[in-house]
Amino acid sequence: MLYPVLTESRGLIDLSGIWSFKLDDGKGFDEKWYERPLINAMTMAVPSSYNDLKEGEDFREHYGWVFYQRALSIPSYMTSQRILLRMAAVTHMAKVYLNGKQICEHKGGFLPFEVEINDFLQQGENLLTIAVDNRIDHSTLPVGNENGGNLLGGGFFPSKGSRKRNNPNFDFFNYCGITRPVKLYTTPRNYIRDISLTSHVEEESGSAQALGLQKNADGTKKNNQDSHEIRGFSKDTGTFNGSAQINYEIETMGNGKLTIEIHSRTGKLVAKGDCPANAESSHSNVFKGSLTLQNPVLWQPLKPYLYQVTIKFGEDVYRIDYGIRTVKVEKGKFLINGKPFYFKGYGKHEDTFPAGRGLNLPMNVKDISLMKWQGANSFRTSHYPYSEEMMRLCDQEGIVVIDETPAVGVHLNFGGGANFKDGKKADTFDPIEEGGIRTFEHHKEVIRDMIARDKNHACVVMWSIANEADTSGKGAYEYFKPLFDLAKSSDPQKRPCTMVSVQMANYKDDCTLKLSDVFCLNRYYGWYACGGDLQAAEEICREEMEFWNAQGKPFLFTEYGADTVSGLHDTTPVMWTEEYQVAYYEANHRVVDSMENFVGEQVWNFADFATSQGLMRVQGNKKGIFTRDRRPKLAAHYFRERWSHIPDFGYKKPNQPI
Ligand code: BDP
Repeated sequence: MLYPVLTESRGLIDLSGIWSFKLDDGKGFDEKWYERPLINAMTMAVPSSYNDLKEGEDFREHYGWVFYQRALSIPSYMTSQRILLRMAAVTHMAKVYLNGKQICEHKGGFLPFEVEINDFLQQGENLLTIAVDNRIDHSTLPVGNENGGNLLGGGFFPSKGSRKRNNPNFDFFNYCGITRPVKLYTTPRNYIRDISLTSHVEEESGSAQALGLQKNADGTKKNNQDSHEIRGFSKDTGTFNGSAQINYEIETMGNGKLTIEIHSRTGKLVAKGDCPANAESSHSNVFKGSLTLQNPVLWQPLKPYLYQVTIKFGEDVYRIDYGIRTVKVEKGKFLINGKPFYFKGYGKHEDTFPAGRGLNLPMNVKDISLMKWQGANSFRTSHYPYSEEMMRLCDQEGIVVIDETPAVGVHLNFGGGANFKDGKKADTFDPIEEGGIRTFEHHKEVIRDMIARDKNHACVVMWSIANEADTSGKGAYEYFKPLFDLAKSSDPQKRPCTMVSVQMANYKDDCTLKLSDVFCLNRYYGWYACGGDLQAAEEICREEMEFWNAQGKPFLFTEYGADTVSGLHDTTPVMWTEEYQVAYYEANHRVVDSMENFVGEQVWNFADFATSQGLMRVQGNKKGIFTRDRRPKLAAHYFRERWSHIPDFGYKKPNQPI
């Protein structure tokens, strides 16, 4: 789905602001609150999670529906065009009403949806209401425990307590509401519906390979680190002495001629093409073709370069920034532009005070500044797709992203817990009637929608299908194999796919072994396993890492970390102190630094974040290397020093001749 942009053919109005708001008391739908202005409404900021914006537990922990409302007038000069109402994220379920009539609904809290509203508009003011449900269960992603458990009972008194509340099967606070912008935009009647861009980088010699490898004089491939490099590519200027093809596939609606122009960053026209008008007027059409760029500048981690691609179809104009780069997994390496990349960075959250998971542009800019201060180059969008604004920023800043679906908690017996249906134990992938997970169809939807939204971003180098699912459970392969196939076939750029795996004793049975192109490991040796005994942690960690290193595919830590309360210190590093966090990381690095196929370290977590209440959480999860308000802990300085010595490319020597 295209991001809404303002162009000479498209109007754009951001509906961010203060809306009316009311928690549903159970009567909202019966009394049809969406038909008239809300009575006794509160004020509420949009976009934002609502939970931390008003006081009291009943508000923060509200379970179920809330209603957002505002008046809406459409400038008359816009009404000759298609008018779309676009919600970038409503967590987790939305019903949208215009003038009392439901015009759409959407499940899933982290991806955009839109509806054409021309036929529902009335003269003068319109009443827009968005009802939002925050309930999570075995059919939602992320997954919640069924029917809102009695969390305060701590599991000991499951049938006591009358209040229902969400009981997440994941470790972050269930922030909800209209968390990303609601926008109105317009398009001409004949319009550009979708754009897919891919590129192919070809060597000067004209080799058909996308990634040319250097050769010795006798034609054999060079056996050193440089052997990965694309001939003629200068990583300093990013210029590639050869040509690149930009392939386009553009879906349109209606009749028109299509032209496509590519401009350099300085505004120079570097390629242009056109396709004749299609005959049929009211149908969708797909234009396919490619343009060649001589000596293109490639997008590189931390050295981004974006071309501006302008597409014109009839009267419609759409502009998109596009970076040319290649991604490939080969012989235990993760290659970007043909060179072995080393991921340095974080698992993150969209989590700030008091916006919760609400779009926070200043914090996004600050976070990337902190990443650069530390010498990081990447992060994973744990555990859901992040805002479109963040993805665009990463393209612009050269930050490499592993893009993750909201599939977290697809594990009904996590940590030895047990899930029951009618008194009988049910496993994650048991048949639905027997209490198994009900996420499969929705999981397909979020994969399709995430890739449709993010497919053109240069920053995205890999898709993560799920975080810490029950990947060694019976039926896991059968559940996940079609999802990997779907991701592969949905992505025009055919990026690698992964599934982030949970620490478990039987890692040799993990179906990620068969499915993932790159193994992404969440490991807590020295915290959940062998907490307080870093020597034992190191030994056991080494044993497991030797296994992954021998598999011939690249692997990385997508999570490793230790809870640390900022300000706690000791001379002997003990758990929860800042010194222990550093010692924990040092012990883990002693293991992985010697592993040739270990291609990256993403710490858990960038910053402290809010979670449900629990015995292991001190006003949230404290594994941040920054505090929630972005002050550095000791480990932040440790990583700054460490990462200044680890290059973005070629850190690990190839273990075999290529
Ligand atoms: C992993 C999860 C992550 C948690 C983390 C932790 O992927 O969401 O926050 O552990 O326990 O299990 O800190």
